[in-house]
Amino acid sequence: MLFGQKPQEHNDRVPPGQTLTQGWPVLHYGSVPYYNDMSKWDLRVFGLVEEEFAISYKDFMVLPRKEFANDIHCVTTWSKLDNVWEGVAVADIMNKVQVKPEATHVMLHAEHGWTTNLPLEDFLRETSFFGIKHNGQLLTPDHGYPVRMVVPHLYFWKSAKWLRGIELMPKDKPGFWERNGYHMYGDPWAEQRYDFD
Ligand SMILES: Nc1nc2c(c(=O)[nH]1)N[C@H]1C(S)=C(S)[C@@H](COP(=O)(O)O)O[C@H]1N2
Ligand SMILES: [Mo]
Repeated sequence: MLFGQKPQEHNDRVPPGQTLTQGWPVLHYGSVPYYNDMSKWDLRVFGLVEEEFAISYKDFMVLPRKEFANDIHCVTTWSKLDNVWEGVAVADIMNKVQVKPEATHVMLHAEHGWTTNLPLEDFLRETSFFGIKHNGQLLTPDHGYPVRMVVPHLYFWKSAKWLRGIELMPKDKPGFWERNGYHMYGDPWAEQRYDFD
């Protein structure tokens, strides 16, 4: 393959229209948050839960961690295979709350008010997790330090960097990029990139 100029023939690892990258591009809207006082950081679970829950940085960092291996696919057409992550299983946060039965979707809230939406069942998949390290290194500020969502089966914009909140919702609602024309679901295998109408 020469320089990845044209999309690879897609296969069971590379979705249609994607090109492999060895590096790790940085993509986001707005500025990278820098923290000098982690005592102000928390991760909140709110919305359709019996009781709101918040966990401090200190308590989050001592939760049990697992290793996750996956491929990530950005809507701007790069894919990066064989990522190895260390993170916290979604269940290890969600077992601390009681989700009301009417909850069907989740809004992920990041620093600076950035949001992204996804169905509750996609958030709860065993392959979704709260990422802390990537390929052995703590996440750098521009990749989402201290904690980012990782939902590898959807386009990577659903993987909110600088995650601060999980809102349980009674129906789907567009987040930041979804309000600006990105697809509400974003399945890379179905090329659900944009949804302008
Ligand atoms: N908080 C926040 N998270 C975000 C974004 C953003 O703008 N803000 N951009 C998304 C997009 S569009 C992509 S492709 C990935 C990029 O992650 P990376 O910079 O670690 O590659 O982050 C996603 N998470
Ligand atoms: Mo993206």
